[in-house]
Amino acid sequence: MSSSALLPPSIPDVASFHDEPGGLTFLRIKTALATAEISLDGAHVTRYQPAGCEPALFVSRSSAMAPGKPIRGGIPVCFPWFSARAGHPELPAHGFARIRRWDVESLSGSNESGVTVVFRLGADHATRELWPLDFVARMRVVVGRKLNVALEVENCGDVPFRFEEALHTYFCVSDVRKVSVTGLEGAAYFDKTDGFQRKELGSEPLRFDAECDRVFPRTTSTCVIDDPGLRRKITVEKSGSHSTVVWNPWIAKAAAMADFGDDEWPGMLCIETANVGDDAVSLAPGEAHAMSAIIHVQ
Ligand code: TA6
Repeated sequence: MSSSALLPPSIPDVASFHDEPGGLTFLRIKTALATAEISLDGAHVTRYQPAGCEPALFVSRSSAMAPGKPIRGGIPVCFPWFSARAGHPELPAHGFARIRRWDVESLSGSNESGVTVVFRLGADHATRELWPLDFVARMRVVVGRKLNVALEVENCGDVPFRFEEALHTYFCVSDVRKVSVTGLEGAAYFDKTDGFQRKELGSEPLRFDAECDRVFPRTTSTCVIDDPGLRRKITVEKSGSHSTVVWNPWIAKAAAMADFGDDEWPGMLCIETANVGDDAVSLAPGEAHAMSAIIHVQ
């Protein structure tokens, strides 16, 4: 059980906190509807498995599992910037939110209704060193027959700010070479594997036969991963998000990542719910913004 005093009471036989040897603390959830695990570092969903289904999310067996280190899989929370910070290669990729411990603001639910947990990360000395602005971020996670993840950001300061964000979800698939993704047909995208060239998808569902690293601007549609190998479809519905990122590292990039098994690339696919680049979010003092993804395994 967790030793930290600043946690809400667990829900007996449904949701409880566990300190791991590596220094992370996980909230473990098990209900009639689904099981899930969430690391308090990064408010990071590392497991979501609806009752009767295979796990929906991928986590690398080589992932680091320690404070201050990104977890390679699940749903990394990218905030307040995406990928490398322009002009600051020394700063952590995808921002600092995923490598900070979040507070647990509330925990509620039951075996029958599912569980809702709210995590909170506020600006402090460490965040201001990297991003000198006053914010409060909340991650609201609802674990039920669907997984609903919402990232809410509030400008608590007295100057406007602009931020990028992504729920960088790693989905578990049978074989990325055999799945297809619908919802982005005809959309324009920037191809990170080809100098960020601007290209356009055809009318066919997206399929994968090489490294894929694409940012689709101004896309709000629901995406569906059709996975015949696991005889399932995973629907990613979203709100408050205008960018979609699709990523699979393929062979060379997989081999280049120390926290990713060389043979793991066929078993995962990232469909990311985001606001990046020109879709970054601007908040005036006192304003707030919410972005959510609803993941449904069918
Ligand atoms: O979302 C795709 C991407 O930006 C890729 O370019 C790759 O860098 C991936 O994210 C993983 O980033 P990470 O910092 O977690 O290694």
